[in-house]
Amino acid sequence: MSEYTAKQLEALKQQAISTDLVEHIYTADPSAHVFDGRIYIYPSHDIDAGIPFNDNGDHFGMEDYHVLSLAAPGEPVTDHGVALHVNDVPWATRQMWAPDAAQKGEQFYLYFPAKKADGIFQIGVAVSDSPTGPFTPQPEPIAGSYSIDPAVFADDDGEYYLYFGGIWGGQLQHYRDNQWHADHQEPAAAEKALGPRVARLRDDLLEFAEVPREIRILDENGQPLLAGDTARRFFEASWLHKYQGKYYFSYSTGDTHLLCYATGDNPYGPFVYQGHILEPVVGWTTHHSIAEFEGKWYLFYHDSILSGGVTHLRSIKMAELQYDADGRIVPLKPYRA
Ligand code: FUB
Repeated sequence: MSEYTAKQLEALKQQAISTDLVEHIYTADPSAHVFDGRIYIYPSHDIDAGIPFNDNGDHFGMEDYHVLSLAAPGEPVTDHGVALHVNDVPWATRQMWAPDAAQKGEQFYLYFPAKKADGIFQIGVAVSDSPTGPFTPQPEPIAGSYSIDPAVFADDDGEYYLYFGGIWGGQLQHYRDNQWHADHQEPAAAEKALGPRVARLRDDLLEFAEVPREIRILDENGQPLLAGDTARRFFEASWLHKYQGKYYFSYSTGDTHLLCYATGDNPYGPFVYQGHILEPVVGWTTHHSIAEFEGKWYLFYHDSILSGGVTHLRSIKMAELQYDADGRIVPLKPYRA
């Protein structure tokens, strides 16, 4: 169901700052990387699984991943077909949500969340000798992983870090100290917000090298953001990039529909909240990645205009991102006024 009229959607489509990268399938949660000089995008592949809408996100019933690629911004986008299907993952039963990928040497690694038969999300990894797959999954999820939205960051020193987590349908509210507690919920408004998680990966990139740590996101006074600060607190969609030696942790605020960022001096944080990256898009979710290509920076994101505003049928886009002289990201509005 769309909250927009056809006329409003048409107007927003005309005002959009960028066009859909592909229209033959629905795509979302674009994780973009430049591997060997080409842009590769690892998105969710949205389908209508016929599951009614609920706060757990069960209507996001995705089953597989397609890898997309392009030679440069504005160039044609190639769909490389199915790279991994849930039926080929021994431990996973449903809901192949937002993935990400990494390259190390000649190998490529696809990280993805999915629900096990018990309805609990874990994160898996699948390997290929091509950035476009097909990827062969490990028989078990990554030990000690949980929740959703894996994002992998390769630091300049050769270390790789996996960021993850998402509240509500992403189940992060049920974890304290990396342990699941069914009765644990999102903290009360005046309590500290839950933080995303990060763990350095082992040299083979198949397992964590350490116990996941909770990331702290601080306000301008050095205080942790509170759970009631819904316009700034972490909800889901972690991403980490490095710009001029600083670490930028970006994320979605979920129910306030913003993409925000915070900066820090190392991959573990703490990160200090800085501001918005993208104002709300058409559709409930917002999710992104940031990548550099030939000296310019790009934001990859999605909205639901292509499906007429259906929140679980999204479509990925990219727009150039600018930084000011102080390294602050210039926020984007997805539709011109
Ligand atoms: O695509 C399913 C979920 O929607 C993702 O995991 C979240 O980040 C949100 O975009």
